[in-house]
Amino acid sequence: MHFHILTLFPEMVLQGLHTSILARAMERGLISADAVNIRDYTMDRRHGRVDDYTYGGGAGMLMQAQPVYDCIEAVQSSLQKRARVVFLTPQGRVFNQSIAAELAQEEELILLCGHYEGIDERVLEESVDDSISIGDYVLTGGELPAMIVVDAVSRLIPGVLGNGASAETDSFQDGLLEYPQYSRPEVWHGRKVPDILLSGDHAKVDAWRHSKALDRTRERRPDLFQAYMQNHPEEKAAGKNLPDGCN
Ligand code: 4GS
Repeated sequence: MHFHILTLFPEMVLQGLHTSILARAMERGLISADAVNIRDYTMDRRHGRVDDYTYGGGAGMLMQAQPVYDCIEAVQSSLQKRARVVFLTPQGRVFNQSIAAELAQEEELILLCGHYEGIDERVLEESVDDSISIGDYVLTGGELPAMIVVDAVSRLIPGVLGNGASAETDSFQDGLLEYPQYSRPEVWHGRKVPDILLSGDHAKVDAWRHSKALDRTRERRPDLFQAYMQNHPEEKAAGKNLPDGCN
């Protein structure tokens, strides 16, 4: 997977991504990320400006259509075939694991990061295929959202996580939150690791973990729990993890 991140702050994005697991995946050629500076496409030779006032007035500046358009076109024409262009914005569909899995199917992705108050609507209409929000809050720029998308998508690319199993057992892969986990020592601050995890009985351990994942999801994320139960009617029938009167 090749990510092309269009931004006014390329060094921020590159620094954040060339670390830890993603750095190793890049060294191994499983993913690549390049940051393209939108400012390089300004027509303002004198000041290098890419923003301007908004028609209709009001506070704040807007990124102009032309440098954003030319930047996208430059990247698109460097590719074998046109890539999906994703704009990071609070107005997009809210990012989740299934959107990450959908994006992981692409070979190339162009991620467009806004700054200031936003981007001229006309270039969004013309050049953007998809808008994604990482959540209902307002940031100063789209760089962190782009990095989040790169991270979540990359770990779904085969080989990026050392252990092939981990991508599947983590939270959300099956629609449930993760069960609690413990490492050494067996007792810490008087708190003991649950006996069943020391039993060596793998079937029992699996059943315990699944039950804890259900408990946790029901308590902390009733929205996810309801969706999971709708997709797994057999568990509902067994009446697992439901308080009295719920089934
Ligand atoms: C988000 C978000 C965001 C909106 C960028 C105001 C600067 C800012 N982008 N998910 N202009 N939440 N973008 O807050 O994606």
